[in-house]
Amino acid sequence: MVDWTPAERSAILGLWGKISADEIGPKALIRCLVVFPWTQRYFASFGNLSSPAAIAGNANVAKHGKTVMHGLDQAIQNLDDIKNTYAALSVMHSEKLHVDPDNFRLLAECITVCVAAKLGPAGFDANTHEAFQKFLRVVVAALGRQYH
Ligand code: HNI
Repeated sequence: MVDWTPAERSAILGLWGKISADEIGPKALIRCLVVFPWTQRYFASFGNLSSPAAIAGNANVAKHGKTVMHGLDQAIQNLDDIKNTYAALSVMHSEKLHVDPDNFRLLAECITVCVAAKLGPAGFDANTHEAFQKFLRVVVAALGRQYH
């Protein structure tokens, strides 16, 4: 069970209200596939991923970026029970998709970079960064929880 201070809750929910999952999701997944190219191996069915330009223009990548980012809505709406909220998604990534759980951390890093770039240093200040970082760490831990 994770404890959130009122300030953390308000920073996380405030941040979420200022960003668009449909905008950040594709940007973050594109960044992940470009800067950590080994993550491309899970998306062989998505078509052309042969260059940063191809990845950025790939409609399947954009669509899936939105799906993943909207997956975070579930955690936002269940801050006090992220672990159980992601139990089934964790099983799916482990047993069906065989995604190495270390990749969750890499995508989380890309989401952080994209949100920070969007909000700028005034919007993504130190307290917001701390709270959002903690949120993503809890998400990453929950997604990795059903691996054994
Ligand atoms: Ni992930 C499918 C959420 C990280 C590879 N993923 C999903 C779906 C959601 C989702 C939601 C759709 C489920 C369904 O169809 O029922 N993924 C998330 C979240 C994170 C995450 C919230 C982390 C923040 N996924 C990753 C990472 C990888 C990944 C890091 C690989 C590098 N995910 C996949 C693949 C699929 C997938 C592959 C199936 C895609 C498809 O459509 O074939």
